[in-house]
Amino acid sequence: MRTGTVFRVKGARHLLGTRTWVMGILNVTPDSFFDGGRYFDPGPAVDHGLRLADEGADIIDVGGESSRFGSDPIPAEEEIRRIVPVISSLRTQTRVLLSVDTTKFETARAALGAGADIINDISSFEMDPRLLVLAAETGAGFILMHMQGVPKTMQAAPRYEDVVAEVRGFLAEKIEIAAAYGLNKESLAVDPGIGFGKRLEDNCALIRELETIAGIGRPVVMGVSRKSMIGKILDVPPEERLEGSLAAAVVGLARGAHILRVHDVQSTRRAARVADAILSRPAGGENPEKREAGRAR
Ligand code: 8Y4
Repeated sequence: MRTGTVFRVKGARHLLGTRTWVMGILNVTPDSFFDGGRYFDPGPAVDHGLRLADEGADIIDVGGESSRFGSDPIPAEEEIRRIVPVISSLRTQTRVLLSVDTTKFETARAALGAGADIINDISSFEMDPRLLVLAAETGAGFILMHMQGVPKTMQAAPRYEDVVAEVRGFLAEKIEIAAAYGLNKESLAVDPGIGFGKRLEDNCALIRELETIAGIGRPVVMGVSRKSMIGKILDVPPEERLEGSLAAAVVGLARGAHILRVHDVQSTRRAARVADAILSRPAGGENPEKREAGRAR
């Protein structure tokens, strides 16, 4: 049995490693709620976020830039314009933890100012090291993710000698760099970056051997929901990838994932509650936060 791991976020200590946490994805991009017009109405995105919270999300990951491969970056001002009204509104209406999916200092600063708790930086501060200073100063949580290359070209020709060892080494090194910048290691989580510069066999190896990543000693975030690896195995489009995503999520949590980044919060919570119960973890009740906080002390 695995013992708990503390995830420190803005001074609060959350004990992970008992009940699996679910991070709901909230994309605030032109291909989702955003109308592309001059005056952006945050209402539909906020409604979706409130629904994710209602379905039992522990964290809502708010992103304003498409991280899909082949996509171009957008300016920070545009990213801020999309996500800050959504974060501000969610902050006044729910106590769920909010993460900001960004690689930019200006965007993360604005998001934290609006009430976000965690920085989810897929570039692990390679795009902007000032994110580390920001996290150290605010006590925000920080998710370090592995990626080979950059989103625009990363799927061109991914190659590894030993993908699991390389990802573990990359993340362990990032933890040491972050600590040297003054971040509390307890505020760091790690993520193998499923689909980010990886072939199907690499993604499968990373999930199968996630215990090696968990061996780093920090909470493990895994994001596989509706990704192309599911599409490649099942030969189905993104809207038909729920069952495959749940299967991957359950294998991941059984092998050491603490937090699952998903589109389908209710379905994933139900699957995770059953898997957690079988694995002799505390049954995922409706509001286990108080009990977990008590144990963390
Ligand atoms: C269909 C569904 C097609 C999803 C593509 C996608 C991760 C992440 C992303 C992840 C963390 C995505 C921002 C890619 N993936 N952050 N972000 N971990 N921490 N693609 O795996 O969901 S975006």
